[in-house]
Amino acid sequence: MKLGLQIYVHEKNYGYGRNQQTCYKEAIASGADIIVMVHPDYQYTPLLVTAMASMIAHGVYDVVLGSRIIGGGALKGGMPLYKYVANRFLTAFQNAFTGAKLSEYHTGFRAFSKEVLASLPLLENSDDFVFDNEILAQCIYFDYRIGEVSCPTKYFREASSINFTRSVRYGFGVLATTLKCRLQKLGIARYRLFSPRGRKLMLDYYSPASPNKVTQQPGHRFK
Ligand SMILES: Nc1nc2c(ncn2[C@@H]2O[C@H](COP(=O)(O)OP(=O)(O)OP(=O)(O)O)[C@@H](O)[C@H]2O)c(=O)[nH]1
Ligand SMILES: [Mg+2]
Repeated sequence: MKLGLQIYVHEKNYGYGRNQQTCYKEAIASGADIIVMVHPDYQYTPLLVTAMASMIAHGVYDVVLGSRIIGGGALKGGMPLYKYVANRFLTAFQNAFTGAKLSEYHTGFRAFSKEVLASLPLLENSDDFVFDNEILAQCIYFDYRIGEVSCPTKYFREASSINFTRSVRYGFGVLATTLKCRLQKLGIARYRLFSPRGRKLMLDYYSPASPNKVTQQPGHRFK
């Protein structure tokens, strides 16, 4: 069966965050109004895509997260206890410091309106896993409406590539991002991550100064 996918390939692995920057940029360029990110490791069900997208299409939310915490999907699906405890601790910290009330900030299943992805300064974000956290902190800082739906998950050996050391690095990255968001909100510090003049996907991604090099797989149209 042909899925009609358009595939873009970086000349090397620039990391998890840079991958999202390219995918979002190309999705917007191809005319999408709603863009859904789902980790390709079979842990999330794409059957919720229409539900999440409709919450945006009907104008109720700008961003929708598939939450593994609401409905108890995380532990039921086999999330390791240390990841679950870290998720709950980081989420409580983030809710306290950002003022948002989300059930989790670490899901790999997210839907965004085009406007959100085009207007956030996403090129100021990390190329690594903490990208996921920075983008949500930016959504909160810029007052986008974030909704959640409960989402089951499945854990199995091949579904987790982050080892303990990288998880710890991610955790510290989350704490730092959250504190930056708070300091910027209080007007105590200014970060490019939260600057309305920060570099944006559609304006700056393929500028001559940008280090991005993306090619399209043979047989697919390159925009
Ligand atoms: N482009 C790119 N993608 C990556 C890289 N590392 C991981 N990914 C993708 O990111 C997805 C999520 O990585 P996981 O290791 O599952 O991390 P996680 O979902 O935060 O952790 P778990 O909850 O344990 O699954 C994977 O499905 C990969 O497709 C990377 O270095 N480059
Ligand atoms: Mg995974």
